[in-house]
Amino acid sequence: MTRVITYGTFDLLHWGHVRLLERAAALGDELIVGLSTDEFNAIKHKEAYHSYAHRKYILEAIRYVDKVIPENDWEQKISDVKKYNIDIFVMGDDWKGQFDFLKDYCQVIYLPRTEGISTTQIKRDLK
Ligand code: C2G
Repeated sequence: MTRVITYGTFDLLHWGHVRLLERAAALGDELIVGLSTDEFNAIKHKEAYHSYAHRKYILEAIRYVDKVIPENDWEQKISDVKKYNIDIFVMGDDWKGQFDFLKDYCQVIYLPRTEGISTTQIKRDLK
């Protein structure tokens, strides 16, 4: 059983997010998503349109996602990797290098971001 984990806000879920989840899920048998809470988004200086509960509800409907856990802070990743017996940590490559400290605990893979879409762009285009 290969377990994969990834983290993010996943606000206004779009096809770039889904492509990330699809590719992450393809790396193993189970994909866990650490979903940023509204409080952690404030720490990331991000304000999500959808609440944590609604972002979680939407993610849980995605076929590639097996479990959603709250991401409360920057410090929880090592304990999450241990707690959930994670084999592979995945993030989009806008984070390349930022989580290499996890290499002591699991495989770390940065996947190419999907160009041409972002939550920020959606908000901007709708204005
Ligand atoms: N992503 C992508 N392509 C896009 C947009 C996003 O591949 N066009 C990926 C990001 O690289 C990230 C994931 O989708 O791996 C979620 O993106 P965000 O919700 O923007 O996550 P972020 O705010 O970067 O939070 O601890 C890690 C942080 O919580 C990551």
